Amino acid sequence: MKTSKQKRTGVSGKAQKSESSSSIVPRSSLPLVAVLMGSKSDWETMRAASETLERFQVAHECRVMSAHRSPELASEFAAKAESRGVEVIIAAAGGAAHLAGVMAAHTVLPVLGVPMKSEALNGLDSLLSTVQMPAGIPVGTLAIGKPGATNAALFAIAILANSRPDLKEKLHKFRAEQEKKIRETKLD
Ligand code: RP5
Repeated sequence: MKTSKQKRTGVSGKAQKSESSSSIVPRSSLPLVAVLMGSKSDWETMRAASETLERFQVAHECRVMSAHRSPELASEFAAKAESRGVEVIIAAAGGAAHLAGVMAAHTVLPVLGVPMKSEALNGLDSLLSTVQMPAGIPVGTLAIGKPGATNAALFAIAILANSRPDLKEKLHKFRAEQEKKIRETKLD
């Protein structure tokens, strides 16, 4: 089973414009965002986060690791993420969803939690176990399922955009396009 996926298209922290084209060429393909999930079964949902990051050309990696099934891998990943150049961690899990909390316990990087829609409780279990962190160890928790996955990526992009004008410009453009679609919507 392939558990790790590095997306090589993307702007790095030091993105620059190529002279030969207007596309943004990264100086480094090191991932700025880590998209983590507790199981391969979460990928169907978390693909939306990866696709959103791709749309904004943000270098990222997608990996499976579990707070419960591979606790050492998870804590080691979190502890080393900052030194690897990762700036934001997105962590998705379902049920007793502790992955985002474990990440946050081991790093000061911003951690965004995405509760997966579970079979037993429709994601309410995932939501509560992701969101109810003790004061001092923050996890920014998004909506259950795909909207949360998409918004976690947009949130990560917004964090990165604070120091990257090219990304900020793309975010403004994205919002403008979204609004235009709504304004132009016609009903039958
Ligand atoms: C969690 O348990 C995963 O994040 C997943 O949402 C859920 C079920 O995992 P599988 O049994 O499908 O591997 O750890």
